[in-house]
Amino acid sequence: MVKKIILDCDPGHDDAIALLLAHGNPEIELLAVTTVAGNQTIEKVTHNALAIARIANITGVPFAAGATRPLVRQAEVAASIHGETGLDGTELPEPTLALEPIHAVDLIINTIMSHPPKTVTLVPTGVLSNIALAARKEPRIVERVKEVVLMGGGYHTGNWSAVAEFNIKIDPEAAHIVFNEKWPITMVGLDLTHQALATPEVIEKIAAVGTKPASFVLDLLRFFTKTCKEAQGFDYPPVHDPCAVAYVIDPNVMTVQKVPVNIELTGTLTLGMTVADFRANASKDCHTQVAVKLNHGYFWDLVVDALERIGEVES
Ligand code: PIR
Ligand code: CA
Repeated sequence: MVKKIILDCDPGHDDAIALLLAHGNPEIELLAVTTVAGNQTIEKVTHNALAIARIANITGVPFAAGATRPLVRQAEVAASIHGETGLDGTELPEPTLALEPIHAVDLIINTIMSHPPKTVTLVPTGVLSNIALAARKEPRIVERVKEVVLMGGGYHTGNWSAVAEFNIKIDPEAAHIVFNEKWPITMVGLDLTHQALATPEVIEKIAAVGTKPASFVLDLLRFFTKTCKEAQGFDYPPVHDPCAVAYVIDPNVMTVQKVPVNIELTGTLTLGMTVADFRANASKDCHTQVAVKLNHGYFWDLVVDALERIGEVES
């Protein structure tokens, strides 16, 4: 059965690859793409999302722009990782697709409510402001979605502080709302995504595809390799966001563990930490699980396969 998803993103080099994977994989039906301020401002990430749509020839999918800043805290961008444009190191065409004239939160709500119960999966790969606002504006979406599969958090390390990951740390109040609603949540966090390294063998396979969308991905990975090394000391960059999409395509691409997770809102050293309680077997009503171990070869095969299916796109 094809999986219907809404991708809520902030492109972002790895968000771009997540969008290409969702578009190119035949198991996924992309119902909507929504953007949120995160890696860069809402204007920049929205422009980037529309430009990626042109690069991959994504048509007939509604795109809408969302939250311009976190619910409570000041906005903070990840220019050290994604550059001033949010997609530095690439050449973007002028978008041809027009934005929907509605807010992302309304596109999310309308999409979920107009589909049968438990058929739509929410895939957030950015800060959780839109998802939290949607859950507050239309609480019935919580019961109605199939599941939430998000990239964010980490139960053993952070990347925006010692213990907090960027997508959670930037809008921790939004993350708190999302993690405390009783929808099934799969947290594809840094524990998993730090295994999704774009190694030289991976780069070689992507280069062999030989199309313009594939060469766009090579540009993304070249820049991402540089900044992930400078900022975090990685030899090869962890490509976070497509991991969440890959889990939706086939949960067998990774192992998961059911465990309660909550978000730290008051810690001085631990703000935005995803606190996972591994002390005992999770109770039956536990609605959260965390991703643990990635099948690296299978994951990158999915990405390469999506690029092959997207094929050549005329500019
Ligand atoms: C932020 C990101 C990636 C790396 C760093 N250091 C900071 C972005 C990615 O787009 C991904 O969604 C998430 N936030 C990983 O923290
Ligand atoms: Ca992202």
